[in-house]
Amino acid sequence: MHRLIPTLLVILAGPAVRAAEPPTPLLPVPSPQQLRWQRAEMTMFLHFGVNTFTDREWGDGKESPDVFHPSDLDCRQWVRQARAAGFGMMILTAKHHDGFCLWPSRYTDHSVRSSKWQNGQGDVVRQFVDACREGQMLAAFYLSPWDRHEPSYGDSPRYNQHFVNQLTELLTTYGPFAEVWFDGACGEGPNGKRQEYDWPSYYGTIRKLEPTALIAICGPDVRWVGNESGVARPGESSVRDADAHQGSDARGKVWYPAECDVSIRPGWFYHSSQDDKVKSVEHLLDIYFKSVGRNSVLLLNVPPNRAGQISKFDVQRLTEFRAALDEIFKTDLCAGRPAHGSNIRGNDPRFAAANVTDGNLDTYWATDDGVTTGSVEIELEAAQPINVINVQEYIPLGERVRRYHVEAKTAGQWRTVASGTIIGHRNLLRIPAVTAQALRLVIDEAAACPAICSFGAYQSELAAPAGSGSLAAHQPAEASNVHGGGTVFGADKAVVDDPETRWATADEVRQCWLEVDLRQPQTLDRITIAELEPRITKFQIEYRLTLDEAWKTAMSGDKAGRPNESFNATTGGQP
Ligand code: FUL
Repeated sequence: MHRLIPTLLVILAGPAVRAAEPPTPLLPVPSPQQLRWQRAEMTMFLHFGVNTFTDREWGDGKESPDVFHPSDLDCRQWVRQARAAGFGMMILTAKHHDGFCLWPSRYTDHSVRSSKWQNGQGDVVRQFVDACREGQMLAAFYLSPWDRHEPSYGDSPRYNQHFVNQLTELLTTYGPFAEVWFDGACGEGPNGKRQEYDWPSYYGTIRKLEPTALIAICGPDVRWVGNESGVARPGESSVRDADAHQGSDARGKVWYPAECDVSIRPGWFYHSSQDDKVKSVEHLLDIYFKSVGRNSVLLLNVPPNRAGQISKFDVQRLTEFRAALDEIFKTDLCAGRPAHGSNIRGNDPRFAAANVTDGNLDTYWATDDGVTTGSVEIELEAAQPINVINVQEYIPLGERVRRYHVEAKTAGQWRTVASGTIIGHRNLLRIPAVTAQALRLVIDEAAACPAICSFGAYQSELAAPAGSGSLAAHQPAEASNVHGGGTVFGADKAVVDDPETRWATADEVRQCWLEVDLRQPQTLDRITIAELEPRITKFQIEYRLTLDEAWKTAMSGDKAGRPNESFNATTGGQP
């Protein structure tokens, strides 16, 4: 008996909990270089070439190489400006559709080598990569497969060899490169023939010579978001079907994140006539929130001018843009604040809720396996106004969350202030200002136990517009019919507070309904419906307080789309 006691004591003194294993990754996950690219968040695009001097957007390949004559090329100035504005990578148009090469290619007569500029000794790609290296900036290039100068274009096997030669030349002479950007534009060649691109041979060349370079747009590593306005969809996911890109017949799912390209000016190339049309800071901020803030990378084009420098107009705007971002994100009101999780994986402090407020993207809050809903509550220092929320998932473990919402505690009462679907690397949610003493991130649905690495809240006048303030915004929505049955035109698109997305039904549908769950009884005095174009000829708005109650008509009309229609919430009629 005596001998048993020490044994028992040893057991009691042992560790209370065993260290928990990290969650199993939910495949697919990003490659290390996709993760680096995503975390850099902003890439600068530089469209520069003969078009800069001919004042065109698309050259025809017939321009004299002599037109290319930057008077004071300064690639270091490009890098300095990009770095100061917070960009982590730069992509130069080494060859645009006109076929003019910014490096002295052995494979064409249409290049800097044939230009009187620097007596044919000039090499923009060399200066660019050297400046990037010096400035610790990742370098990348755009190489247009469409070539309006090259005589072999359209003679498919010959041109494919030519293109592989150029790729090889760039990669072996000027590497390392972090990304290769293939444009989708494809027209007829000088011989009137259409080229069949041999994508597998292009990809194979890059993989062999530069295995860590991302292949973007017409490539397997980075996806074009689908527009040139710099705007992703709310809930943009990095997971796609494996056959989503050219030349792939793979199956299953792949990590294929979105990149949002947009120019700081109306054109991709510099035109002095557009010096007064550089996008406003407000517009750039809006783009930032709708690209970086929607789990995508922003690829902002800032085209060098005829001197070969980023013009003073663009420099000024970039400086203002950076200052505005710094101002908005100056103080994270959640940073270092106590956080409480509804469940902590294995009760292991390694997966504690405090990981979401520690400013480190490599530590995260995680729940036990099988626990796919839950919440983290963060106590703020004092009740304070908030109008931006930042949520980030630890994507090395995949995209796990499917649906979440954020609640704010005001005067002791919790209420939903924002919601979303996929989080991914980063979701920035602009909300109408709310005074909160505590915030709660609620995971409503996840495909595996969630892993959240950051949750933050900010307040800045500069973060406006904060959405419409609609009570329906981001609330769960359902519809009787959805165009194509997919998610692009899903019911939620009517309430995501984004005029650029819409709910639509199948072509033949003439009667339909949309239902929005306001989650709790709300008092409202205005209802707005916005249509892409006037199509609705009769509509009715119905409401009910509980699920078992019959629907009551609040208002009806024959023409929707009129903004700010007033409505009497008590009688359900018009005031
Ligand atoms: C497009 C091109 O045609 C434009 O000139 C520009 O390069 C843009 C980024 O991609 O497809």
